[in-house]
Amino acid sequence: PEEKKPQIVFVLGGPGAGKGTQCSKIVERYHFVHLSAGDLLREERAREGSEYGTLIEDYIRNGKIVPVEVTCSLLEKAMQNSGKNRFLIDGFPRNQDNLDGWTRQMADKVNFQFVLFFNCNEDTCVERCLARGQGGSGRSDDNLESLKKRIQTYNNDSLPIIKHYEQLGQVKQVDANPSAEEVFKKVEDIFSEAGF
Ligand code: UP5
Ligand code: MG
Repeated sequence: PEEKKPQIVFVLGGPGAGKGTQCSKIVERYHFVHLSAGDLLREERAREGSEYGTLIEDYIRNGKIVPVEVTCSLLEKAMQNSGKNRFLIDGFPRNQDNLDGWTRQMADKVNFQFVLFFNCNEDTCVERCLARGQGGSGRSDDNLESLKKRIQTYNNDSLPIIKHYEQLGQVKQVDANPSAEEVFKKVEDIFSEAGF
């Protein structure tokens, strides 16, 4: 039955928009499990015996989007292993290949709720990621060269996916430029109104 299927919220927005930060706050307050596609890929890259380690590193450093078969399987496994049934899927789907792959592999197995879109100025995004890199994030893509590519990929490939959901009336947009606390107030309004 429909209500047994896991409930899914996609969390999208540019690099450094604050997806991970806000997802942590949502998890503190609401019964959701946070699954960051980027975090899952970085874990898989580091996993001993992974056949995808070098491929993932090449894609991440160049701000390119990993083929959906890899990402979608990591997401499905993480959902199954959690034993829970409400998920924030952070940073996915970010291009047409992601969306097509998800539709093939997962759409029938989940109860999609909405896209939570953190809309952030490009300059703010870049500043935040550079600051994080200087603070020692250890992320191989928190440098200006990678960031230019990440922004370009976001504008060319990811924004059209957000627009696609917008046309379906399935996007809840939040201005991501203010402080994390201010942004979260708006997020709380959305989650409370949605009945979570
Ligand atoms: N910060 C956060 N909110 C703030 C606020 N309101 N005011 C001031 N500072 C704020 O935040 C970034 C930094 O800003 C932090 O230092 C934070 O303290 C501060 P964070 O919450 O981490 O932002 P987030 O949007 O999560 O940024 P992230 O860098 O994770 O976004 P990306 O979308 O670029 O990274 P992701 O990990 O999702 O993907 C990385 C790469 O993996 C992609 O480029 C791609 O190569 C690959 N990938 C795929 O191929 N497929 C996928 O499906 C997913 C990823
Ligand atoms: Mg993140």
